[in-house]
Amino acid sequence: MKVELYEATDQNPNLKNYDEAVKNFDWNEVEKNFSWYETGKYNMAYEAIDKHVENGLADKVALHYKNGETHSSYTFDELKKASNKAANVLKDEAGVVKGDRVFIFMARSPELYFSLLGALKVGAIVGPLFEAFMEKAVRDRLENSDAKVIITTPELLPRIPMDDLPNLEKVVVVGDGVEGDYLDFDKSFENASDEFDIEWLDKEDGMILHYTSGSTGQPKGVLHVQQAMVQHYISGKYVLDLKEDDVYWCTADPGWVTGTSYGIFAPWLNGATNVVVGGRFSPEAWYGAIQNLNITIWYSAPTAFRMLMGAGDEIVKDYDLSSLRHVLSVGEPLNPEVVKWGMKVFNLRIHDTWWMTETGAHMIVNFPSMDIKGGSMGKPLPGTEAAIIDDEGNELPPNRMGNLALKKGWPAMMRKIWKNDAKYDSYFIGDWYVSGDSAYMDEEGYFWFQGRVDDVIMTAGERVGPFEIESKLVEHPAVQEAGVIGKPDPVRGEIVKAFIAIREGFDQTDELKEEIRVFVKEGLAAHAAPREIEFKDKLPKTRSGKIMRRVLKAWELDLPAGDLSSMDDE
Ligand code: 6R9
Repeated sequence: MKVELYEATDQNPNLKNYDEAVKNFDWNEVEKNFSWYETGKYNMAYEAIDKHVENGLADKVALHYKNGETHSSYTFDELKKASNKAANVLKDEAGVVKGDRVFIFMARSPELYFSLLGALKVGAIVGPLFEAFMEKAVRDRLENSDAKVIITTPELLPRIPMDDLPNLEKVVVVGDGVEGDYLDFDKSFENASDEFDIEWLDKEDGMILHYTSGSTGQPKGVLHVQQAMVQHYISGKYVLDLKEDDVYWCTADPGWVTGTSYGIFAPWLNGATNVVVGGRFSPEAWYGAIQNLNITIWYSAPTAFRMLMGAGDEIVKDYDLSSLRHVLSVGEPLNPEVVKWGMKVFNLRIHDTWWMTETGAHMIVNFPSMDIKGGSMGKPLPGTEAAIIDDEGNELPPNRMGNLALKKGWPAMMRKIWKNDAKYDSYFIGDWYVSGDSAYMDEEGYFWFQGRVDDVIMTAGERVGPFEIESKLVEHPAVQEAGVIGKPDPVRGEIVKAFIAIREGFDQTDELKEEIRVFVKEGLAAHAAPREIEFKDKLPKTRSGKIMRRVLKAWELDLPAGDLSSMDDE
């Protein structure tokens, strides 16, 4: 495929020269930015909020919350006080002590952020849950982690199975209107003191527990520790390019790792103004938020960008988006077509970032000071090492597809899979953490995503990554979204099969199928052209926007689809 090059235009990014930074990088230097470097006393909430109050940012807006007509703002000082109150409620009335698992199960609201920070101040390990989880997903997670407390809202309360969770001691309800044996957050919060003695922790103490679904088995509880903040901070500085005056918006929900690492920790560790937009996606609400809050940095996902693309370029002109200066993407491959669109409508490059729940923070990214190759994930964060390895752990030369692996030991790396040491160990080959993604590295050190290892297609002896084909497919004007799998075939081993959702205004005809097939054949490669195409109204996706190829595969083969708790629409 022809690669488009987008040159760096930012004149003054925090990371000015990638190669220099890689050469001189020293994690110890980064650690000097934290008060625990002197005191030895760790607490994420202190470094993210309270410290700024002591250092002259007390009256700076820390949080803008916007949902429809609602807009509320909180300064760092107000956030310090509100999280102190929440901490007092959790400690005094819910009996939370250091190391307890406290889950937060609610839609984005200021209280979500108060209570998450409050739980950290008490020294709890926070388990954020996405609001759309149904009872089984909630139960699995509370049970596996032996959660002691869950904080929720009246609407979600019926999904919490209280009777058969013996370790669950308190259910805290935010918002009134419920009767029963619950702790009324609002009432307690109102009466709580706004001073709190922070529970000081060690760098290896647990901080956050994110459950993530694999291709098989139960969701896994990925544990991150306090030390992760070192990487949250520096990636916030180098990758998000956060500066003093920035107004930053990450569109992810804290139920997913992006919504905590980059929706909470990185921006506040850097003292930025953080925007949270609640409610449903709509192009009007999103462009409106950028315009009205003067957002300068915007971190979102390919699915969202594709939906905005689908809404058309005209609507963009109704908004003044001139405040924007830096746009980033995560979660799934960023199609070159989307980068091209970003240049057209925002006149900005969309910077792809690759990382995982397990890595806890950015690993392979496009920096503002670097040239972007459309479709590439970029290069490793300074201080980390990435490589393509074979199944025995040998490093492969450039341009060979293999396992995307990372050298053990970066600060934000998960420390365990909750109650599953065997699973944790299975991620490693020697000193390499093996991501489960396949990729290759080009001669210039740029990494190119190919698919999940188990998604890679072998057709007539050719190894093809589904992403490349999907990217080509979405270039076709009729294609809104595409998911590609290998379908077992007696002759070819596998054939390429594409599931396609088409745009409004097009008809699901055989002629269109043939046209799309030829489009890929001529635009990409004959062996990559889907031999089968099936139209779908909607593709199965995770709530974080990843096309669930394993569900497509299960449909195709008539197999059980496995754990669907992360799917956006069961
Ligand atoms: C942060 C997050 C991790 C998996 C990862 C990969 C896919 C994430 C990507 C990407 C292509 C990117 N992924 N970023 N694929 N390009 N820039 O998404 O974490 O939900 O754990 O997912 O997502 O397959 O292995 P998580």
